Amino acid sequence: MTDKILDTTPEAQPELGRRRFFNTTALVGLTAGLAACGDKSAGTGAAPASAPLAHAGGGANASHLKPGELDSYYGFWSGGHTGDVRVLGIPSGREILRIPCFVPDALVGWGHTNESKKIMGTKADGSLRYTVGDTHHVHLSYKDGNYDGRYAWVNDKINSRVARIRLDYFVCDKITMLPNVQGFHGIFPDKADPVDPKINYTTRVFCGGEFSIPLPNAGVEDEKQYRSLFTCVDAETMDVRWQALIDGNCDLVATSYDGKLAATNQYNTEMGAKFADMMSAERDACVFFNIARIEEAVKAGKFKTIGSSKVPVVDATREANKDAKTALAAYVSVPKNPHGVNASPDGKYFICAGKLSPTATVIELSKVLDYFDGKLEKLDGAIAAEVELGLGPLHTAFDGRGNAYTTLFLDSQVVKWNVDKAIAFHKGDKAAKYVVDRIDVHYQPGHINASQSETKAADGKFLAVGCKFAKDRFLPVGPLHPENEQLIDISGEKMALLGDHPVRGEPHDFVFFKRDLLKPKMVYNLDDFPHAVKDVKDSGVTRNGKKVTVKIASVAPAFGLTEFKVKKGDEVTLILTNLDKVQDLTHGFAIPGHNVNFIVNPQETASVTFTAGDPGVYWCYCTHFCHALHLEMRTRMIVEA
Ligand code: K7E
Ligand code: CUA
Ligand code: CA
Repeated sequence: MTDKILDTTPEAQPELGRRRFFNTTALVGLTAGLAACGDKSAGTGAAPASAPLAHAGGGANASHLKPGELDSYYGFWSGGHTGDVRVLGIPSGREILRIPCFVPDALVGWGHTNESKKIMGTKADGSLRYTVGDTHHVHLSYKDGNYDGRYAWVNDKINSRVARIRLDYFVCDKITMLPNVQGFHGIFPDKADPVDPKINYTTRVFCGGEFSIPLPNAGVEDEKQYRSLFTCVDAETMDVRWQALIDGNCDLVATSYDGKLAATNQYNTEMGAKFADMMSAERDACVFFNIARIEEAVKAGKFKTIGSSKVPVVDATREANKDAKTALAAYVSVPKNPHGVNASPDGKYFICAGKLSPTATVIELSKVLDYFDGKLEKLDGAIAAEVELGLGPLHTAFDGRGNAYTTLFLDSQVVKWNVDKAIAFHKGDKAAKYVVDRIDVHYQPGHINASQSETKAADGKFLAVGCKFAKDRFLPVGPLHPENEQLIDISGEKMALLGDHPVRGEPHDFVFFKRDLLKPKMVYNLDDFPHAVKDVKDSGVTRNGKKVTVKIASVAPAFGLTEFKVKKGDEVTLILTNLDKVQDLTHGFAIPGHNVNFIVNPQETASVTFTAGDPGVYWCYCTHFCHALHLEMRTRMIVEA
């Protein structure tokens, strides 16, 4: 589209700008191109009149829902350094929920209640171990190659933690820290068991360590000794099962549908500690892990441990895995500094995007398995295609009809290409036109996903594109811009832009899938909370020395106690149960001067522990509008000397 030349990138990238100019003029005609190009002040220029794609193919704007109309897809977006996961409705792009994981959240009291603090992890004094996070990739549990609605997982890059979200209640229920890992980046659940065909669902979560560090990380060591680990976490217990020591680093992670292979792309096979060193080699790699063999090695005791960690660590370095027939890992050579590896929904290929190379590499999984079986001599033989797509390819999505969609960061485009034709072209059929279409996006896209893309049920309806720069697409709100999650109709041959959705910074990855795959519960089960105050009559105060427990059950619009007394300096634990059974009837509980504010949803119990302050009267009030008499919903904490 013509908006492309309003992009401010040409100033920063004069070379690209010129190229873009030529592309665009070819596309929309010289006059429009010149007019738009003359306007360097992106944000003030009106969009040129000819914007045909926005209304082609998609018909009436499919992303605009009528009031009361529900979205057809759930979208799970990582929140980036807000440390949360957001739930969006697609195609509308409306944000419905934020699920706090690694960072405290004021709405629900995440990181304030005792229950959430326990999940997040505390120090000896009871305070949170960490209050920052950086979520990048969110993926869901599988069964039979499709999402089964049990769990979602998201990584925390800063502190190497993985959070699990229960999809019945849409809450984080467990967080695990990976030992000896820094910069935990890629994450992907497995889709089946490599040995037992009855296990056709997720039981493992694979986690890629991006930064190489001394192992164990104690004191400064020779940087040549730094290494990274690839980690397997148990999907149910969330315990770390094993780790694999590798050469190079881990970026993204992908898994095969048969459960036999997991892979991570590597941009730093050089194991460089400095910027330039990480780009010195012409080629990097995509490492394939043979899951069954790794687990056999662990069982056979062929591992070591690192530092104080008890986790078995197998050796998946190049040196130790030269013999294909016993290798735990295989390093497939791909062009310089790849970004992203994605599994095609037909189960046949992993695709590595080139980033510094304008190409995508198509790796054939059956050939990788042949290599491990000793049937393919050279691992390069697993490369089915290495084709040029455009500048800065980062991530790839699929429509289930044999087409791939790759983001081109530098070109600010999405390119649609046909995988079979790319393979034919690579094999020498130079007439094979593998590029099907290109569309401009706004601007600099990173992650991309199609509806159901990373499942066997890829339906080829919509494409969401995470644009890293929004620039002029929304009302200016000062220096901090939102991200622009664009929605594209991919139901036809040509892609059609449907909508811009502003999202609070700073999402990376996302998945979206048919809404009927989830069956959320709207009300909690009282019995799931061991400390539930099951009856209003059970409300009351008990004292054990300086420790005071205050139990309150609430039914709109009243708390079970009209007042309660404590003494200055008491350690007060307040347990609150919401006995209302009606959906959407949430109560809050706030205490002035005591840093207490949290909510309880219908039939939920939560607790907080705090120290009673100076003597006085403190009105504890409901913060969440619940009833016509919501303002009257109060109790009094009387602190005595
Ligand atoms: Cu998935 Cu943003 Cu962490 Cu690519 S990374 S853009
Ligand atoms: Cu209870 Cu507002
Ligand atoms: Ca490199």
